[in-house]
Amino acid sequence: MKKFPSGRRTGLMAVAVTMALSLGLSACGSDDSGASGGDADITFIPKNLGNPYFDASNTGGQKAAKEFDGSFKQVGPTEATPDSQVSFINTATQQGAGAIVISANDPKAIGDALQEARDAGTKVVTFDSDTDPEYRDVFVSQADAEGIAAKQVELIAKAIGDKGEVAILSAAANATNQNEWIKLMEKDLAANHPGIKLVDTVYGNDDDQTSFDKTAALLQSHPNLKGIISPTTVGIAAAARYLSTSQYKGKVALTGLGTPNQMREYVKDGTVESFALWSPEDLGYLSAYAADALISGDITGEEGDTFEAGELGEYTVGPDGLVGLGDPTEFNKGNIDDFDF
Ligand code: RAM
Repeated sequence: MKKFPSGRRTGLMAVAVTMALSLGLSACGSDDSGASGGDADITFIPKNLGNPYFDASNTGGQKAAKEFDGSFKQVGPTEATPDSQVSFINTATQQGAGAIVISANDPKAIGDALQEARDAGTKVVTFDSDTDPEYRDVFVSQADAEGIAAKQVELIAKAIGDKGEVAILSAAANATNQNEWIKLMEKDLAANHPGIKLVDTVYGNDDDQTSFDKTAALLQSHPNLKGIISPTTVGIAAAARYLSTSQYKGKVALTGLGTPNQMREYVKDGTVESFALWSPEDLGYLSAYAADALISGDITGEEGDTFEAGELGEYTVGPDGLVGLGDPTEFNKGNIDDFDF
């Protein structure tokens, strides 16, 4: 059991959360978990399966569903492409799911399918990566987008002495969350870091091998590169693996958003100084509670609606149906062993 000090709207003390990833999730299947039956029937659809980040959010969702005696499953595509989630949404609709909880690979491509789900009475919660707001009831956001962007810029600036060429290795080209963070990082760099030049942005599609290859290509095409920001847990882990055995280790800095378990060895071997993330398990847990509150009619997604999210306490729906989890945490040599996810 490790503590995760995510900021909570309620100001409650950070609670201990179990980060065991021992659910036997499949790396490439389309249906990777099941749970007990109950009133609220919830289907999680991550960007793709086989990503430890979404394994952790799945753990949180499943834990919440157990607490409120709902039924829970996670299904999803193996590839994080714009419309790869559509067939899973359609199936959940046909099965009469109470709620779909989805991280979108594209803000629009799944819109029609989600609209059909809602017309059929299924509630829609986006989490992690939003659609256009018209397609869902609430969006459970991991942390404030400006804060996430600012943190990554701060970390790369620190790592390269606020000077030199940097590149971004992102997830899928249409991913709503990454694209918003990238836009905000570009703004922040331009306004506050005149010595840093963003020379390239490439996309690894949240696929390990593609991200690894894109890292190699970046380093080849930009011989003066000083740093890489990867705002995706898949990308940063693949980039770290590449750097750790290359001539660039210790010379080209890497930061971004990663899971401590995937990044531990690269922090310890000096490839990466620091990176950031929130608790994906808490994010799944909160999203499942939001889905339950929508199904039961406790909330409709209106600004000011409040609901209880188990051990995380009470949350209030903000403007545009937004529910915020908390602040990102920075990980480095000094604290990485305190986390297990
Ligand atoms: C990957 C996914 C996810 C993102 C994290 C940081 O796991 O792209 O959407 O929130 O990285």
